[in-house]
Amino acid sequence: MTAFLVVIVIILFGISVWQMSRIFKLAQTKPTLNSEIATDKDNNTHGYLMMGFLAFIYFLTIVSFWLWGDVLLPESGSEHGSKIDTLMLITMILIFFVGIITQGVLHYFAFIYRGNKVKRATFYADNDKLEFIWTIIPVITLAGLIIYGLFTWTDIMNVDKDDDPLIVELYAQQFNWKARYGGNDNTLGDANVRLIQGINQLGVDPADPNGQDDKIVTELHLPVGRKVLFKMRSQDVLHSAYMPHFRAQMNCVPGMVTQFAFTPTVTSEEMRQNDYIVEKVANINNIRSEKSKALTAAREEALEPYEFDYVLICNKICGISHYNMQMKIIVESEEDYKAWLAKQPSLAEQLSNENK
Ligand SMILES: [Cu+2]
Repeated sequence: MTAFLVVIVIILFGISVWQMSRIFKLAQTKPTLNSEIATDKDNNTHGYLMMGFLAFIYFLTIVSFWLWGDVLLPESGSEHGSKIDTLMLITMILIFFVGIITQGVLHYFAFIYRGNKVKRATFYADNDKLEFIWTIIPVITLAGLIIYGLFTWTDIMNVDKDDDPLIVELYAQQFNWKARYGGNDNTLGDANVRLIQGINQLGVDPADPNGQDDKIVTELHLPVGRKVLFKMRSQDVLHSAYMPHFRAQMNCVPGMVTQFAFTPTVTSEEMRQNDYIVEKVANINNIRSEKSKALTAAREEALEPYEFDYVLICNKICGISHYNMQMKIIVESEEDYKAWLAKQPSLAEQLSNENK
């Protein structure tokens, strides 16, 4: 590795010396070589290349929309999600509108005002009015977007304690997720990595009475229509709890607790009936059955059909198995959720089983 780096450094040093010698050559008052000066033919070629490049980037944009326009997320499964979607839509429309026009003008001007031996450029020092216009318009647009974004963010991040949110801890470690429910008192027991021992993998303090009824699970169940306040922790490195279908993401930072709250509004079952999801799942299963044909031909196991589920995934490249760091989320009715939770053993039960 060191040898490789040394070689890279030598090569880069060589390139910089070569580039510098070129700059010195070009900077000489009397150019020794006329081939460095662009002719009208060169200028024409570059002008047309500019227009060609413009056509290429427009073409690329259209093709990208055509090919991948349908890989977007379905409608949001959470209450605040539509606010994020609107913010995103407005920002994207603005970016696209401005981007398409400025790129067009930039390349067209490079073409139409390309170098010409006969024509001379007008010397035009400055224009206050013009500078005012092109400064004030971006200022107003950007300030508007930023203020709109800030209001949306504050609105989403502000958790009203009167809402009585369900408290759930999301615990990240290389490379899996665990969730901890506060139990009957809806209060999480204190926890610390130093207390991790045996079955107590989240380091919940056994001396804290709040922690005795905590329930640690590997599948996240959420009751529909109730606000959930997630408390994120990480055991090792930076992870990020990303729940795309709910438009939620928060970093999990070792040594501190971060939080994010949202109210799920669409159950897993309802989302499976969503037209967009039905189409998506059918498409995935078509691809899977095609692959299965090849697999069975090679006497390997066929792929199982895919069924839609909400997921919690890690959105920080945290190590070798980062890609597979995920947990299933099930949004269900309050009754189903309660029935499921009742079946999960509490920490006290788990610990006493371990000591038997
Ligand atoms: Cu991770």
